[in-house]
Amino acid sequence: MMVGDISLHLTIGAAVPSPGPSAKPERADGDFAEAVLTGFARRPRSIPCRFFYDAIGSELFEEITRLEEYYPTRAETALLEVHRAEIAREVGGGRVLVEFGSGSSRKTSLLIGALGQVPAYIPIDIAAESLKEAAEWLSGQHDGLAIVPLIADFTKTRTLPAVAQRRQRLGFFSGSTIGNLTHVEAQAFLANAARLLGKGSAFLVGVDLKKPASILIPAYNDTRGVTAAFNLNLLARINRELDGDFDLSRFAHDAIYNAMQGRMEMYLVSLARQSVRVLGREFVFAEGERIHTENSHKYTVPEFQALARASGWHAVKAWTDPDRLFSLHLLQLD
Ligand code: AVI
Repeated sequence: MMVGDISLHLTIGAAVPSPGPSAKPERADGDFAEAVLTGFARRPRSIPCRFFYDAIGSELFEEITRLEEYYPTRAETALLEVHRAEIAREVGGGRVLVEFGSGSSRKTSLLIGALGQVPAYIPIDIAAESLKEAAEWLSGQHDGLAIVPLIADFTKTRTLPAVAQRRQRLGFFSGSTIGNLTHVEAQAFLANAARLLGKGSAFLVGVDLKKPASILIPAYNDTRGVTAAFNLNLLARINRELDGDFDLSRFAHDAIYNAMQGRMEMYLVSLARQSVRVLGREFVFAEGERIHTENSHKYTVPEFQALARASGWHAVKAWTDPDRLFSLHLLQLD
């Protein structure tokens, strides 16, 4: 097992003992400091979107998923509800379920319910707390479900616990988190997932569809300002963890649709020329200067299928809703 893959010693239900040496998670505080200092030295300045998800950011994200304007969670859940029997038929029974990112437990629960017999569930996530919460909730929903959480960076995981090695596997990557990766990173992720899950495995991936900017922009800039708070929490997190002195009222949230790249882009915009200190260093922001914080790529069904094929997967089937908001792809590894 590679350093960075560490199993959480949490036994839930009939959990199978999980292997793994004790190693440090790859994303410790040092990682945040390094990412911010590197991102602020570049032009345009940037902060990687994975740092949104501290405890406050994760709560704000949960709130985003309940917003009227943010359709992806509702659309994906509805797709799972409507097509669960067909998905279960296509996937077949008896597979170990491997989830990339601990995701929304509700979606996972729907999938587990539809599949019926799931010998073990392996959620992979770097955030130990959310893994634990999701695992506890799911064990309450599915009596006797063996849950073997893996604290790891799911983009780099190289090995699965022993329980997964004796059976066929089904991967699950929901919420269009794949859209937060560049095309090159997404292809590398899918290729790594193919190696990890192995021959004969299936993979269910939720992917946000391309659509008019008039629907996308409100989804990333809601009227209640929850997405703005989620974005600005990055600066608050720098203040909390990296001895920063950002004045949050002097930055604004912005979300644009980049049609050429087919993605939503989020920024924090400096409302004045100002100087900010982080870890004892001074950074000067010009009025109107933008800090890039997230890309969220959108795919047509054929675009995503081409990406999956280029990563070694066979595209079996794609389900979309009548409003063409979201897609669920079933991939297979021959
Ligand atoms: C987690 N991820 C798929 C979300 C998205 O839609 O890109 C994160 C998010 N950013 C703003 N709103 C939600």
